[in-house]
Amino acid sequence: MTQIEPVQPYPALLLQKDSDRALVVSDLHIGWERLLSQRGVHVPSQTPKIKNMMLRLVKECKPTRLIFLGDIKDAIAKVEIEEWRDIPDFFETINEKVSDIQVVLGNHDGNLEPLLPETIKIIPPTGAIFGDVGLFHGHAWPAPELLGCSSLVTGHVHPTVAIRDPMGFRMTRQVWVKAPCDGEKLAKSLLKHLSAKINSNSLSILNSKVKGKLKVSQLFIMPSFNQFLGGRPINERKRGKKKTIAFIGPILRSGSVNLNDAEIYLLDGTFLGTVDQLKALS
Ligand SMILES: [Mn+2]
Repeated sequence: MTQIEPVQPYPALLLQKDSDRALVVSDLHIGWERLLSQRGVHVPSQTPKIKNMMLRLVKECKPTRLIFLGDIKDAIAKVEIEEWRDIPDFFETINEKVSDIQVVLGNHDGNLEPLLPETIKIIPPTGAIFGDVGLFHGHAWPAPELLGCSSLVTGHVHPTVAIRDPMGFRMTRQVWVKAPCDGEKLAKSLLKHLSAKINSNSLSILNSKVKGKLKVSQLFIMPSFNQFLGGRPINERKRGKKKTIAFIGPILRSGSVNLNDAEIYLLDGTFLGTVDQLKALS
C-alpha cells in the first residue's frame, strides 16, 4: 500500500511506501514574471519565494525523493534569460537537501535539460511510478504501465474553484481534485490512441500488458505549486470552447474520468463538495 497524503496547507503531495517518502509538486512555471514584464509591469524574480516554500516542505516532510510533475519552466519552447539564471540555481539548492530528484516533463519544458544539474533524472511525459501511484503531467497520454497503479496523479490544469456570493463578488481558490476513474474505459482509449501509432503486433503485447493488471480507479489533480498563477475553475458551468477542451489533455477528454462526481478540497483540507454540487455556485 502506498499512502497518499496532501501536505496541508501546501500544494504538495506526500507519498509513502515503507521507508520511502516521495514529495510531489507540479507546475512551478519559473519565469512567469516575464509575461508581466512584456506588458510593462516589472516585478523582481518570484523564484526565491518558490524556492523557500520548497525548502520549508523538505524540512517538514523529510522526503527521500522529490518528484516534479512538469511545467518547471513557463516559456514553452524558448529559454528566457531569467530561466538561465533561476532554474539551475533553484535545483542546485534543492539538490543539496535531497539527492534523489525526478523531473517529469510537461508541455512547458522544452529545452529544460541543459538547465538541470546532471544528478537530476529526467522522465518523459509518459510518466513515473512510485509504489502504487502513477504520476504524469497530464498534457499527454501516460505509459500503459501506469494503468496498473490504483491511483494516478496529474497536474497541468491548475484546478481552482470559483464561488460567486450574493453580492456578485467572485472568489477563486486553488483546490485538489479527487475523481473516480473507470480503468477499463481509460485502457480502451489509451490502446486506441496507441494503435494509431504502432503496428498491430506490438499492440497485442500492450493489450495484455494493460489488461493483466489493470487497477486504476482514481485520479488526483494537483494544484499548481506556483500560487501566483491563474487556474481553471473546475466547477465552471459552461465548457465546450475548443481551446479549453484541447487544453485539458487526453485523459480528461477520454470520458473515463468522472469529473462531476469528483471531490473538491481546499489546500487546508476543507472538503467543499463535488464538482456537480459546486456548479450552482460558479
Ligand atoms: Mn502544463
